[in-house]
Amino acid sequence: MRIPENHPRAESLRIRERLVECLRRGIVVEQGLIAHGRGEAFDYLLGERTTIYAREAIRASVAMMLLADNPVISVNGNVACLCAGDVVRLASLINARIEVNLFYRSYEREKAIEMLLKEHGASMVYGVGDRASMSIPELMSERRRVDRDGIYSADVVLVPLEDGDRTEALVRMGKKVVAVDLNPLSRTAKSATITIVDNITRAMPLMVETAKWLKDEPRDRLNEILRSFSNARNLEASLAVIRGSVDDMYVEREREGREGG
Ligand code: PTJ
Repeated sequence: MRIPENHPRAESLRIRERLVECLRRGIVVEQGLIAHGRGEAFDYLLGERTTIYAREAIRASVAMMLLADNPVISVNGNVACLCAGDVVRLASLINARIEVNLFYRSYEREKAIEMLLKEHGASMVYGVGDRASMSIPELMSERRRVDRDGIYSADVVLVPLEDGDRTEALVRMGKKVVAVDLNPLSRTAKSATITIVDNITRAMPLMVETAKWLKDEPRDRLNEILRSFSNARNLEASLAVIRGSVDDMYVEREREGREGG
């Protein structure tokens, strides 16, 4: 469908079209569209912009991944569809591995996502087929199956659009987890080491830009960025933005009511 340029929600509609196209190509699952809709609702309340708190979380996440020995970026259907190019760019800047890890797992989807990532320049994609031979303990979903040389041996894992179970399980394994989730109340958001409350379509390009200027900083400076960051405080601040925008909507409605008569 052609989206009119001057439509007030043009960008959001373009993203929907992209997801539907990825559904047709077997990259995204139907459930991925529903998950995106939930994200959109939170994005609406955040004003569909990257807050200063999300920027702080992005800076701390990139610092943490640059300090890591074995950082891994976990990719599911929605992430591959919406930001395959940025995943590959970020991985190359921070020296991370890329692993496909799906909730609704099938070999065909793994291959389709691997191919998409390779089209965007990835030389190696972990977690596909028999490579995912290791298990995350105490996790029952298909997400438990991971690559020995990828997520299984990673010290920091970036998990955009995640379910809470795996985030908690990865943290129990002693890993540091960076989540990107528009819902600051989700279990993922609360259990991750760092949560970026932002749309992945905005957060991933910003992570790439941040990695470009942080990658040559001394380790002391990166450690300092990490030390000054608190995930609990940052989540509270994101929640306050949402609360503030709901309050503003009430005030606006009351004003309209008064003016209306
Ligand atoms: O590709 P698969 O098989 O691995 O399946 C992927 C989905 C997304 C279907 C699966 O991981 C899933 O069901 O996810 P959940 O549990 O619904 O969680 C998705 C979370 O991501 C929710 O908290 C949403 O608010 C959030 N979210 C959705 N779209 C975005 C988002 N966060 C950031 N950016 C988005 N574009």
